[in-house]
Amino acid sequence: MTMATVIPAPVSRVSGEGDFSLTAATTVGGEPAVASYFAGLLGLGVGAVGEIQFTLGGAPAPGGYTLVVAPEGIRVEADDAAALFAGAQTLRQLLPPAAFAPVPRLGHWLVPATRIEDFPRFAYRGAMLDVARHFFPVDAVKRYIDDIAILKLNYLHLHLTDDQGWRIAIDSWPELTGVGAVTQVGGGGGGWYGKDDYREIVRYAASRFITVVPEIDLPGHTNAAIAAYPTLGDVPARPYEGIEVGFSSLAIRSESTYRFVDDVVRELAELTPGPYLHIGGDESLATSDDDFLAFIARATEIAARHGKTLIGWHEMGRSAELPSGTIGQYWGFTTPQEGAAEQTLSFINQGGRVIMSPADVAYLDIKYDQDSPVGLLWANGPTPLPDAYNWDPAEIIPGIEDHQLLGVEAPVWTETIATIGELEWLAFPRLAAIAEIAWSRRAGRQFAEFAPRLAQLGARWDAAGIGFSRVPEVHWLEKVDSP
Ligand code: TNX
Repeated sequence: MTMATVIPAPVSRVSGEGDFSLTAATTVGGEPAVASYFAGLLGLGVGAVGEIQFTLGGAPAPGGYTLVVAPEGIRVEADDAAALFAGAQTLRQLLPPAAFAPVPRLGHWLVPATRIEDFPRFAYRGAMLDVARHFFPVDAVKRYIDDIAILKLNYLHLHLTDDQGWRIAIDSWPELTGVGAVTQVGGGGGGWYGKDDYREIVRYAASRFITVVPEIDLPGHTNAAIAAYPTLGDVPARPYEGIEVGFSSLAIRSESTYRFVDDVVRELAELTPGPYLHIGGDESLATSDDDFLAFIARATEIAARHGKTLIGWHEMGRSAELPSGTIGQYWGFTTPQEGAAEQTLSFINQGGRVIMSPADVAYLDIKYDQDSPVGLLWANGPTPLPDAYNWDPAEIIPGIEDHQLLGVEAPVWTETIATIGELEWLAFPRLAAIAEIAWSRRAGRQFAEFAPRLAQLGARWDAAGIGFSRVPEVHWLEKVDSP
């Protein structure tokens, strides 16, 4: 029997003798959250002790796990539940594609004996979803959470506000989701999350060991907020349905702007159990340089008082007055444009670290090729799958090495996409490439070796009903209809 393959590639794997036989009678035990999650995927019984056992203790390295499949049972060991969950995702990929069906029908599945020791290269492995250009309801976000959990991603960054919409309820400024959420790109609908909706997303993500990072984009990308509260801007604004960027700015010299920042960040921090809060800072082209620096110094000082570590897009590094430890998110190209490297290094000089999201390889809203029915074409696009795979986060900005990198994130901006189907088609398979860059060792990474493993993951996506793009660089297996 051939060994099923795993994405992201594990650090080490050796085969053993024989197989474990998994049937409907197999039981799952150990750490309750992960045991019940895994049992729930397959409809298995849970107990204190099972033939598949998730045990705390015995990790090979931080965030890592050991997975041993033997004829008598399967053991996963790790130092915390999140790392056990990563091990559970590896185990899932060792099973036949049918294990990914929404309601699997267990047969008699043979899992070949193996020993895997595995741990992540980076602590932060993220996906970003723009719910501002098009709104995505709670169920769609939950589905995306399940999709990204397969790849051991552990952060979901939600881009909650932009020119076209403000998508999160703020009690002290109710018109943000009144006037501010009436529309979206192309018109029609819009929408927003009430606080309970948002808590449900955070809770669901946490059940998959994923931390939500909320983003309020300031001081540009604020047309929707200004349409709701004209005093927030220097020029009047109306709800916007186009896809231009860089035309809006908060009023930098008005006190009400800073009350707004304080209220929004306070309410958002209350909704956020995770450590990070993103305050944007990108493409503030309608804000003068002096005003931008004045705003960033004051807004970050206010925001940091609410107890979160701030994240900003790399332009925020123009400021030398960031709260210590602020994280920069690089969205320049793999060959940095003018100023981008310096702005990114500025976060490190101010005690922070960096998340890499280079737009020419990690922006999954860019088309695969000229004929892609959805997606954008800037950022040296199109971006075929091999481009998304063949780069390294430590080779972009000279002077930034692994220990200064918090991690890697793949954004999906939604100017051209409105449904979970379009989202999955753009994100997959490229998100698997980004996840492997974020998790796996750098040595030996090769597209020719990745592609056949990806074909096997594709069969599992088919079983799960994930509508990925069958890009031409991979020999995908034929889709089999479930019985
Ligand atoms: C750039 S990336 C943006 C977004 C757009 C995206 C489209 C960044 C920080 N700003 O506003 O949606 O390109 O790919």
